[in-house]
Amino acid sequence: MSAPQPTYLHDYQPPAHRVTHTELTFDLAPGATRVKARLHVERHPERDDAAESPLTLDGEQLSLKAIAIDGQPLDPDEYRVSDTQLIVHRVPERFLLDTEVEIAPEANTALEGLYQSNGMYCTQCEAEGFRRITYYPDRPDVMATFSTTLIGDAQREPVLLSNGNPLERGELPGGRHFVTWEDPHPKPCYLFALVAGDLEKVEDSFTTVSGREVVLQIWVEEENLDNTDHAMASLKRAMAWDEQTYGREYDLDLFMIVAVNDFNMGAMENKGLNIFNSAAVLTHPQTATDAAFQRVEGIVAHEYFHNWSGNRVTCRDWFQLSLKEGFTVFRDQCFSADTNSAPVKRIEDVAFFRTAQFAEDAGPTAHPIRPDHYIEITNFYTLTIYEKGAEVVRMLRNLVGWEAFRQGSDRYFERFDGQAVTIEDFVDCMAEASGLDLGQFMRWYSQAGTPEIDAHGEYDYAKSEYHLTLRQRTPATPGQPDKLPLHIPVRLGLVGTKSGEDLRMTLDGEVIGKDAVVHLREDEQHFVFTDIAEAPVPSLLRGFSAPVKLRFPYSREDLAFLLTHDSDGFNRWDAGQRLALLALDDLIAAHRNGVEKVMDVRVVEAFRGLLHAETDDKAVLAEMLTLPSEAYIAEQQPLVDVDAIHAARTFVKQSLAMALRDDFLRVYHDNASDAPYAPEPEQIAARSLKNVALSYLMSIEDEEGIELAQRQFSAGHNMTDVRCALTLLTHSSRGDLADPALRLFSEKWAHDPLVMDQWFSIQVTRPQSDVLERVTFLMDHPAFSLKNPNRVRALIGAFAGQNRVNFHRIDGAGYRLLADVVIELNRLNPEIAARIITPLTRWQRFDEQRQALMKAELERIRAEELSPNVFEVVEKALA
Ligand code: 0A1
Ligand code: ZN
Repeated sequence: MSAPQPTYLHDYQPPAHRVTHTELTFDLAPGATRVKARLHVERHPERDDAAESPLTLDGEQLSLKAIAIDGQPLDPDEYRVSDTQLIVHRVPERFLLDTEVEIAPEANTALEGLYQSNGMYCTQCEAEGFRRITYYPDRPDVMATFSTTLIGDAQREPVLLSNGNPLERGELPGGRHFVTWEDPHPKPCYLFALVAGDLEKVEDSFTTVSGREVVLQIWVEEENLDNTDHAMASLKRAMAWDEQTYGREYDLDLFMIVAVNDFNMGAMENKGLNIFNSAAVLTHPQTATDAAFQRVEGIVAHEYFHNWSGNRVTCRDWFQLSLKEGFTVFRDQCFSADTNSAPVKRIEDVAFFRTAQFAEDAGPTAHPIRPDHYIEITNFYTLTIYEKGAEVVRMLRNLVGWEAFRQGSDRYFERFDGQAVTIEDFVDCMAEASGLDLGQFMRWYSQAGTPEIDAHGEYDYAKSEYHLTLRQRTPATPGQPDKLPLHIPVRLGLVGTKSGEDLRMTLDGEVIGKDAVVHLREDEQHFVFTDIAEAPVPSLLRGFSAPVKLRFPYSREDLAFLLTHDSDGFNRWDAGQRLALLALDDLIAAHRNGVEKVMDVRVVEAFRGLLHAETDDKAVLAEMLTLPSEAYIAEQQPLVDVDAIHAARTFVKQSLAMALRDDFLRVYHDNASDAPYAPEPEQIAARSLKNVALSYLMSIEDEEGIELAQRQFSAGHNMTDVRCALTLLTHSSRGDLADPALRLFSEKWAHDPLVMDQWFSIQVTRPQSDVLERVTFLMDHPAFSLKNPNRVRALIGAFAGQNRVNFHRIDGAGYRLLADVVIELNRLNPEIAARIITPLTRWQRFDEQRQALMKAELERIRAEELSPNVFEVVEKALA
């Protein structure tokens, strides 16, 4: 097999032929599904060579049964079929192409194209799945209207869904029936979808701002009919929010969501027919945690928002993926912030971003938000494209201000409606609306790696000036040794050490206020703030105003000061994280040197202060009491020592728990409640505060804490409380606490795969050293299957990604286990295989012994016959 070849951005050309209308007929039958396609094709006006160009269509794993142009069957010498293409040598200026292919959805374990999940037919076409359905120019810049007829068995597939509006339905001989759907909005084929099966629906409606009535349907398997309320309510909120915030109205009479059990990602924005991983849409207080409720709300909104940012205006090519994803993630983040606690949303997003995206940016698969080449595009549905893309859009919003941003957004949707466009088109609209020069800003899209800012400040008592120096540097990333300076907005304040208040800032003779943005554009810049009457502590990068690492030589006293006085809630939280990190650094060193660990009393006092402060924001308090995760701590270390990190973090947690036991008990009791469950901000905040307190108490296996955890588990009020209690019992050192609870839980929930996923994750993230054996054992559990991505993520993903001490076991058994899974998944589901491998690719971060073990496993994988997906990742990891 020859090595798969990359596709390059600089090779982009419009297609020689475009399709204006697509007629599809699916005859769904076990073992012999037939797809007839009639494409209305014409030459592309922008290609001078179109007249001489052959018609080139993509197609994979298709068996061609018939082909005709304008009704005339083609002779075999008039076309050529390869593993990936159908080429018709000579075609007229404008014509109808008819093809018929046979495909095998029941044998499709990759879950791309048309496949079966629990006996129901469904599709996943983004990015390049449509080519596994029929021969087609499978690229987003070919946009056509679609008319789709589905034929199925009336018993087995009573429900037949596709994009747009249903036009016609009827009976057919042999117990079969059909439905024809018409989608009037031109779309690329990646937005095509069909669903056929025995499903039930929940229906509601939404009246748009212009008074049109839209029917909303959520289709599920019958047993899930009770689990759709939250998704439906979220959908309606999202529809209203997009009208109010962005002036975007829905454009069909019907909007459908379907829940499927086997799905590679979270969900998919197919026009009028969103397909969701059941984990991203189904909720019930008894089975889903608060976090799951919020995730569902966010994903429902995300997919809905794509109707404009993605569907009406789409991407010219897949290099522009962040055009739709970065913008849409930014939109869903703002929606969630408006609907829930805005500061907590920001804290959670940034905590996750700084852990996971920073790691990606520092690893062998680092890539810019707009990559310039790829082998397998599904490998680029990454945190960089999505989350860093959203951070860049957020910076744009902050740079130009909301009003200009909204004008730019209106301009973008208006100017490019029905088109496939580029990131420049989007940024140009923002530049035009604001009058700002965003030239340098564009580098954010082409440079990979996390910029690092070194900040230094000095107060000049004699002159009442504060001098701030900012120096930026972006480290080299694979293929990009040298970086240019970026345009980085740094939001800041100067907090007076006497007054505890933000000081009024004057920069270059201009009063800029108490909270302002300075623009770092050079490698190094010096800012002099005048008329600063008292020595300040600078509060830098407020709200995480740019996706960078900022270093400032804060003392612990400075941080304790900011923790109580910073007017920016986000930076108050961050000061606490920085303070904890300084203490953790010392303890990590102590652990490595075999020296006795001593807890920093300043951290204890800071936490005591938090527990005693008057606060009306319990959600933020819960975040402030949460220590940085082991993964985030690891991100800060030059070389990761998983055992020292685990020991240090455990030590800090236990020290805090011992010193503040009574406070944690009080917080627990003050926030316990019997009120009926609602996924509402106030309740969620109280639950998270209560559960943080419980986790401290359980860290020292406090008798009263154990009793509370057991009671919380048995009371079974809601899954948030049950899961937290079960996790704490399972992760304690006492098998007598873990085993009975796990048994009860699995007996109760054996029938619900999404709950069993939680049961898997809880067990495989225990810190105890026998966990690897348990992972192997659980892989044989009847509820587990390597064919289902949710199961793989819950068991293997959670073990390799979250159980750092055990995955990195020094005998290499964790690495071996993951490599074995990757090798098997490479055959079954390459997309999931290429994702689950991530922890192994980060070998450079560990000691030599572990490096060697990890590389050996990567080499073992490389020796297999690999899918392009896994090939690309392994090659980069070993490069
Ligand atoms: N566009 C979807 C995500 C998605 C991408 C690829 C998929 O299969 C390869 C599935 C879903 C979104 O952003 O939600
Ligand atoms: Zn998306």
